[in-house]
Amino acid sequence: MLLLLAALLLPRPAAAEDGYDLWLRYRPIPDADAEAYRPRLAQLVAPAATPTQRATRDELVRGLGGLLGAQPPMSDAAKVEGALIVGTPASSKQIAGLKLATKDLGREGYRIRTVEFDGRDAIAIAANTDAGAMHGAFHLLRLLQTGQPIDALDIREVPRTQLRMLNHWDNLDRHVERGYAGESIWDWHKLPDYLGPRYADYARANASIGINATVLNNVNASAQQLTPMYIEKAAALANVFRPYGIRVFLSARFSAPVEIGGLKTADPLDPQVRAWWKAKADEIYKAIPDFGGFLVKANSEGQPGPQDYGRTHADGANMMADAVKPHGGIVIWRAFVYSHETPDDRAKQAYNEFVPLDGKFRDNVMVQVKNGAIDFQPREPFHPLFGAMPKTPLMMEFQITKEYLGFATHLAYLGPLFEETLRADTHARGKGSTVAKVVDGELHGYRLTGMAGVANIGSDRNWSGSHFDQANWYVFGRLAWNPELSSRDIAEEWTRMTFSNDGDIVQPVVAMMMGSREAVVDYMTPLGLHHLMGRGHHYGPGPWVEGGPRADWTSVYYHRATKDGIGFDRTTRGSDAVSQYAKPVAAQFDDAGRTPEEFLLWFHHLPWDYTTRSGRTLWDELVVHYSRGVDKVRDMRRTWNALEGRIDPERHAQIATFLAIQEKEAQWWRDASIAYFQTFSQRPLPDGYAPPAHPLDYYESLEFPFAPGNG
Ligand code: GCV
Repeated sequence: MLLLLAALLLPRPAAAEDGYDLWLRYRPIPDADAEAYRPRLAQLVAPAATPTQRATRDELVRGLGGLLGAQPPMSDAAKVEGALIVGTPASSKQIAGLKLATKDLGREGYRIRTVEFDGRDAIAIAANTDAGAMHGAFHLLRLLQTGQPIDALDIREVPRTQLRMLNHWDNLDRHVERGYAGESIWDWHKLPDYLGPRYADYARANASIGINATVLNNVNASAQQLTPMYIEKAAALANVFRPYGIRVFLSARFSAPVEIGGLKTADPLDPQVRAWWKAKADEIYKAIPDFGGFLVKANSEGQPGPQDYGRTHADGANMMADAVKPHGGIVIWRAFVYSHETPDDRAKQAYNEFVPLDGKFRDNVMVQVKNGAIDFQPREPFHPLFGAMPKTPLMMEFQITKEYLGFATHLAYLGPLFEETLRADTHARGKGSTVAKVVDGELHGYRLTGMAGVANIGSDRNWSGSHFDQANWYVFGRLAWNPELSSRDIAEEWTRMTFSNDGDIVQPVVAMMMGSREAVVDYMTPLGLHHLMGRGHHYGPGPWVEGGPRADWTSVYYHRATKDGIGFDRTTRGSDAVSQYAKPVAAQFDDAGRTPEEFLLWFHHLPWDYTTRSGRTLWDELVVHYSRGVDKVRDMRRTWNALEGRIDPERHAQIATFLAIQEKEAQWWRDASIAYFQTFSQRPLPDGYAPPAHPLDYYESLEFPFAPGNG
């Protein structure tokens, strides 16, 4: 129980900075800071009776050992000054003796307090559960990693959402849909026997930011995932993740009873189908006793679903919910649906489909809603379903992987995007009814709450395809824990842990990160334009994309540019999508003059000479935004290049190269978009703005049949 850290502080060889360690690098901190920390961290008093307790203790040993370094040696037992005491009242007699209140901490919360213990200065991390204590341990390590004082700590943290979940869009052949970080991290072929070290490191990284659930496979699911062979493989992963408080979920293919069950139908009201799902759930729970449940994409983009049998989404979700209910499982049903047959504005379809079903779902069903009504664009207004389903727990779905924001090479820190959505005011219950309050259950008293992020993790050594994309995984977890945190604070935290605590590094890096998403919006889809990327793979500009199997998979459907103007009229005079929002929001979006300019062309079709807030015409304003986007990338490059020598050479060089790619591609986006839209506006560029480098047909001729991540 009483572990002297000194014995464990072996010097470690300097590791190359290849990004594998993520934000858990634990490199030695400056001696003076270490000196200040040591007196309270000379001993670790932490139980090690359960796997979670051992994982917590191991992390603290690893973290404190790395941060505080081996020299000078820690004091020996006789001179020990203070201790770090970790545990629950049940697992630790010291924690019990300290009598810190834990009742208000729930299942995963914790308290960190500077206390007196045995007449010495100490720090206590107290929780109700081992998982809570683990979260607290990671919090303390974060304080040390970011150079915070620890001499007067009084911290209480309780997660604001219950489920903080990654959605992997990983296929069984290891292709990752919309993945830009190599193959799937799950080496299905070698599972269940070979459990490489990555799995535990994945779990550590997630636990460190509070993520407590993972869906292993793509929502475009293979029924094979539910066969005994793959259940066994999933169970092996669940065993690795369990000590870190992470539960496994699976995406389920609705037609699995037909495909692997030998039934003639997957009709959710058919007794045999219901029995099949019940038996399947029993089988899964036998292998994975803490299995979380199913995530389902149904009747969306060609996936099978209850509507194939004339049933509703509620019929389908409830049938599966009944199957997992006896085991305490849940069903997460996605609201990302838009029909082939419905000619209505795609942005309206999920709302039309789901609002009438409010109150019709079982109490163990959540409906998972993307942040916006189209599809993870660089900018979208919040989805109108938030605030519109008071009786159905809605789970937020963000995309961490950057399908529409430049894949892995473009620097786009998504914190501001997430924050913008979470802080948006739905006005569902009057002013202040933010999306965050919908999602964390405060607004409607949801019994289940959660946030999902489509993972950007793969087999690349640096996990996410680029060093900065690690920050998107990080910020997702932190905001899922507390949707009201500031994305800037999180960027700073991440930068300190990932690069350096040196203010001369932190300040410029955070500034780059905070401006980066807006740069992407500017050079790709300014002023509310959306879905203008290359067809299918979504790489590069494709505003000219038209034709093909369905109109709402083309760019011209979304921008509607003509000689008269540009933009999608979603006002009451157009598709009337605005009316899906609460009245004050609808009124604002219905009026071009009151619509925030960043959403202008999302809601309005306007003439090219429309006067924008700057006083410029709409055409000129578009050109200014496109050009500004490129300029911002140039600035990021300059900032980064100036940090050469202050950041380790490996990471500096890769990021510098990626920024060069980003500049080239930002210019491509700008030039191609301007060349294309100019054919409609038929106006010259404003003074001082360079014409596109190539004629339009050059941009239109570019093809990328092997762009990564295609579905
Ligand atoms: C998993 C978008 C993506 C698809 C994805 C789909 C979804 O359309 O391009 O790859 O499919 O969203 O969220 O289901």
